[in-house]
Amino acid sequence: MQQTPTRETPATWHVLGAGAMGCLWASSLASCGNAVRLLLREPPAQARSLDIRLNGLDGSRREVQVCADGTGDASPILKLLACTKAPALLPALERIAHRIAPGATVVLLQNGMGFHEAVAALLPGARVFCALTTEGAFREGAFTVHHAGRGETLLGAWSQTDAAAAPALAAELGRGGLRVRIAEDIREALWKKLAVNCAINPLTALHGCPNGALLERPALRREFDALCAELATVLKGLGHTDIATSIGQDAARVAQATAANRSSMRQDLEAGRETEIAFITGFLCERARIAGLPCPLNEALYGAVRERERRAAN
Ligand code: KPL
Repeated sequence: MQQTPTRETPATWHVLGAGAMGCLWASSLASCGNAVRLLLREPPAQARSLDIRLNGLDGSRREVQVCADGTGDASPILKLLACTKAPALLPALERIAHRIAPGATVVLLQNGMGFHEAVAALLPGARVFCALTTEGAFREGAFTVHHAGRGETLLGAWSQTDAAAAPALAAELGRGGLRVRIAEDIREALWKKLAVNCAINPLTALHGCPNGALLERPALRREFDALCAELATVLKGLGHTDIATSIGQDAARVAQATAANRSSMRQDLEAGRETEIAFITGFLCERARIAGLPCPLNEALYGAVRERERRAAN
């Protein structure tokens, strides 16, 4: 008897967050034939179509049509790509948790750590994947994104039980042209990125300087080196020996490669937005505290960034 071949049924991709990353990914997914629905912080009363304007790497300008879910939309979500900033992630997921179908694919594309466990607990029936990206994109206006630098996205399953699904998911996410690669160990990759962000982001945010100044200005260089030395000790104590060994070089390499950039934390602080400090330095300090490892420099940076956020909010 002939068997009916089983086909992957294409499902709509819901994209949470319409910042630079949300718009870049939504336009990439839509450009290769996926139905894409944006989940906005302030949804329209009724679902409506909207155009994402994409200014591409090659100078091209394109408009890609997607749909924004309305306030009353209750259709099940089978595939979700979450592109909000880390502090906004859990509140946003809590608002739509009732729509996320059992077995749904949920991809988390945030800086930092400490929220993956909470997402897995909030959505016990979902398959949770983590992604890290070096794509360069910035928002030029509402639903207008400039793809400024070609990078790559690392993907891995949060739970080992979902690891087998990662290659097909990577292929699907990469079909629109963004490069997606499977991480051998996504948790270690998250730690490595976290360590580099701990070294660069709070210092550049507090000093209001570009990333490269951490290497070029002697007083900043001393602070940066001392911070990297503390990070190395803490990371080693937490069992991340490889990351500990190379954190000084890795952070310097990234600061050099992004010398003219304003770190994301500096941008957030200067714009009066909540930063991701709780999910970067705050997460590291918490893990260090639990393990009984002192980290006074990181604690001080955490407190200073929090204080500046508070002052900006008043
Ligand atoms: O990831 C970054 C960020 O700004 O959040 C770095 C690597 C520091 C580049 O600016």
